[in-house]
Amino acid sequence: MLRNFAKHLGDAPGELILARRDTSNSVEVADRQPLVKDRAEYERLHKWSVDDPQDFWAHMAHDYYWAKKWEANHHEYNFDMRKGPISLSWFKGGRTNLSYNCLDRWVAAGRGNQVCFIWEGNDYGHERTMTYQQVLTETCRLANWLRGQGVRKGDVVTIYLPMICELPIAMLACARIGAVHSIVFGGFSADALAQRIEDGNSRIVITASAVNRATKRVDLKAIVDEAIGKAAKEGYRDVQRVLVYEKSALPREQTPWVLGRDAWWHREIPQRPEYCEPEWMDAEDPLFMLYTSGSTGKPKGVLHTTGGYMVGAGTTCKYLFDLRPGDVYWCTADCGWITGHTYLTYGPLLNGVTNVLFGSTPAHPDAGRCWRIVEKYNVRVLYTAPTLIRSLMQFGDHWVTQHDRSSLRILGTVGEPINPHAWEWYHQVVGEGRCPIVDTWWQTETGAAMITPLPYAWATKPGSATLPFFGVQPVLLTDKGEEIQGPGEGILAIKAPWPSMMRTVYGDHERFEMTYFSAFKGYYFTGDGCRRDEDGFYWITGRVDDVINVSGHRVGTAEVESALTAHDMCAEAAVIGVPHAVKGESIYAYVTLLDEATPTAKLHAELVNLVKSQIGSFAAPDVIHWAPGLPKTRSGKIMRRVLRKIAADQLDELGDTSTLAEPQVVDQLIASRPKTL
Ligand code: 6R9
Repeated sequence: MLRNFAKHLGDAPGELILARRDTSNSVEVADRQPLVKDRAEYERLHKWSVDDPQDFWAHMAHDYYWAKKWEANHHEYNFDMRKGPISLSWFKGGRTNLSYNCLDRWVAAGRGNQVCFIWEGNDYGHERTMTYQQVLTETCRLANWLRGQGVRKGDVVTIYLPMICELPIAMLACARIGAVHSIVFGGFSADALAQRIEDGNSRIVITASAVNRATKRVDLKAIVDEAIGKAAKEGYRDVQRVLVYEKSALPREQTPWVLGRDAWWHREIPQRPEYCEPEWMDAEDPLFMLYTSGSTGKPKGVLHTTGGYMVGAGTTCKYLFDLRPGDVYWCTADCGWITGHTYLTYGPLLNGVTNVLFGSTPAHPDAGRCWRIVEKYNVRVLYTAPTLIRSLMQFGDHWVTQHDRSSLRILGTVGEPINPHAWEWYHQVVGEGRCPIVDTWWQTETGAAMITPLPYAWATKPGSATLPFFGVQPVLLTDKGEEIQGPGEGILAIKAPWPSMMRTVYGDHERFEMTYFSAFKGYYFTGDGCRRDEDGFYWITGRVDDVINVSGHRVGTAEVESALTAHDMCAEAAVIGVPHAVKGESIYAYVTLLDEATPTAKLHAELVNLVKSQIGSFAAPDVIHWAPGLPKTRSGKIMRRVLRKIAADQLDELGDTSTLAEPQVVDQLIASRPKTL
């Protein structure tokens, strides 16, 4: 195994500490003691975290370097709108820097030569390693370049990069100088990117020439140009610099270029000084924002701050995956989503792991790709999504079992409820029945895992995220906002803040308050439904709002509907999620056309393309149902419950339709269902 590993070290200089076999960090030491040994120890720690959160989190924060310590009373909050604006602070008065804690701290501890990133590109043989020292140097160079462009603390930098080492490096470079990064997932369209550039008032965009994903090339730079053009049309002309990383998918000669504005990474960055003094940030200074979809309006820029996020990301990552420095860790998320922020970049590096970065799709070039990676690098912890598990499950077990997975110790999942069948396959086939499954429930807004098993500490049940993490106080509420005690089912809300919680919606604090704190006063409203069983375990039942979870990606119904209705021939649209064997949910769109329009294949394609161009391909409807009308209440509200039942072919569960303004619409919709159903 060691030989196998060493073969893939690439050309990194010096003595590499990759797979240490002589310390307690080694995956081959079977008797490594878990961080939390049983439920009683967890209960004790959880009680401490709830009874005295300030003290508990101060204790956790000592794992990190602070240029200035926090004040004695560092934690304050108001969760109740009736008492004034929603606000919270953690580690008030403290000063720190994320990039310092992720990189310099390990270099100072003698781990500069340890591999930080192992990158696997689109095809076999595309691989690269970078040590902690190399990542620090590259981060500093980019940070110096950004400073040279006039980027200062608090400025927003938009990042539209594929999964290459330069993506987390760009995040860390922003963090180093106190710039707020705003990453836009590479699957978002030019329209979506334009909206995010404008909303964040970004002057700098960092991108790549293009990227190959499986067999398809995505021209990222061209999309950036288009987005900047679109923003300019709407009056936003402030993008001054576009930094472009050259990828072999599209060589420099063929990359579209705007003279004076665009700059090549390979020309600009290597010449910058290799050290950059970190900006010591107040604990409550912003670190990043990330857009996420809700049930209404345009996506919200969820804002996270420095100190609390750092401690939350680092602590959860450590306990969830029982991490020690030097462990080989692989999270399959893209940095464009929150999981890629907390559990691909910050959390793992705060724990000094060797971090696998995967720049392709799970079944490219074949269905054995992921397991080959596990074998090749001796991956100890794998953290992925149910959609990936389901998509690989269908190819058959032999793709998995032909690879050695004896290095695996812990298997994580995130993004949507995991169905017991996928859970069992993950546990039995992938993990050979010996690796705990860590099913982590959390959100972009929560910044870090909230309800999750701790490995080895208690027996799990397939499909349950089990118990709240330290400091998390979940409650189940009735529609009227009363707390449900003991076993039961209700709306999941959280009673008190935790360090990595979002602080506001960028530029719109009122929206933050209205979205998360107005429905149930005194609680953070999650948007999820949940059941609690007799063991106190939590079972997430899915969104209770109009958010659809497609392959773990949040899609707002309102966004898709607004894209569809942008078509000249579309009178009205209503979008819902329907169960899908691989994606979890897929998008089903009811479209009512203007009287003069006829439904055709061409119109169908035009509508789907509108969604692709306004949001991104992942949000495209799988079904368009030409609807003669939509079921509405007398006050004009669309009854989505009825639409869901019709789409799922559960006609005997339509429920009470007597309050509809035109009850006959239901029969018309049933009669007009697409033939393929
Ligand atoms: C981290 C992330 C958040 C929504 C969340 C919920 C669903 C995430 C889950 C889960 C059941 C889990 N969700 N993890 N549902 N079990 N383990 O995914 O953030 O993209 O903001 O999505 O995803 O519905 O509210 P985000």
